[in-house]
Amino acid sequence: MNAPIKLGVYGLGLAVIFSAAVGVGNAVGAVGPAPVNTGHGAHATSSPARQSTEPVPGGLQVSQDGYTLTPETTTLTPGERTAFRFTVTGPDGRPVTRYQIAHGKKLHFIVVNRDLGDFRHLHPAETGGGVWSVPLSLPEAGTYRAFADFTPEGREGLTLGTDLYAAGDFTPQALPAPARTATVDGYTVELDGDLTPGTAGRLTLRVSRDGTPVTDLEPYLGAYGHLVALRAGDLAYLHVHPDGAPGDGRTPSGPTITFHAEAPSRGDYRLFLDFQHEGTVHTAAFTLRAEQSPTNGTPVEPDHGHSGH
Ligand SMILES: [Cu+2]
Repeated sequence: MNAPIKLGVYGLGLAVIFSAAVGVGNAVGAVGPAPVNTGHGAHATSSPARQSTEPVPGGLQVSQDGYTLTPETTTLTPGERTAFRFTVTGPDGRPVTRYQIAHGKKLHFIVVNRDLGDFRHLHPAETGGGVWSVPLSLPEAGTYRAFADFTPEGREGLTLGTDLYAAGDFTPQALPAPARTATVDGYTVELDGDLTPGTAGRLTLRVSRDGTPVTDLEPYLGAYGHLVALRAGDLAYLHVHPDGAPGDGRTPSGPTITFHAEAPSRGDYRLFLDFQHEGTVHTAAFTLRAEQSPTNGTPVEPDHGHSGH
């Protein structure tokens, strides 16, 4: 019974992705009919005019470029801490054992509730033979997404994602409304800057406590902050780069932390900032809406599903 519904959703997803790519490439007029309801998904990508030149955002696939994320289990008991183990297999089918360090670690492991209400940024330990292990507890029943963000030796960085499940009743929470200020553990973090589809934008976060700017942030993962941005709806994982590094002579230890981030499309994104102060890591979360800038000269796109204007 579910098959037609799933196909419909899949077709809609294609339409959104293609529309986003069109907007990015300004290829208005070179587009064929929208690939919705063609009934044959395999043919929808056969026309060169419809091929996206934009890479698929990270985190949406469990397998990419020959690398596959393989968890030992995908179902956990809510509230129960277990040793969660997984491997990343490489193009040769064997567990990857050689990684490059990025942001201070060989592998970053992010686990979020699918409604984006819960976030944790973990660093599993290697236990030999390419097996990673990390103590993990899914706090409540629900569906979760786990991301492994890593760089195999000699390759580009990759982010693979897999769903995890904690059985039981749950009530999904609505995404919080967009806001420029977040509070966490007595700190206030203010967000400045925008996410603009297809353009690397600068995001600046300013940390204060009790109205006083925090100027002695501590390095965490090779930076004064680590930012993860996920797209609401499918949890696409954005690539975010810190601007500057501790000790480079130009990057202050607060109160501002600057990043460059690029959104693959319009829509709402949930941003999670990890920062360290007085020996403790705190996480501030924001909802930020990516919209086409009205001042960047990009022609106004036709509505989704319309083309040929
Ligand atoms: Cu990490």
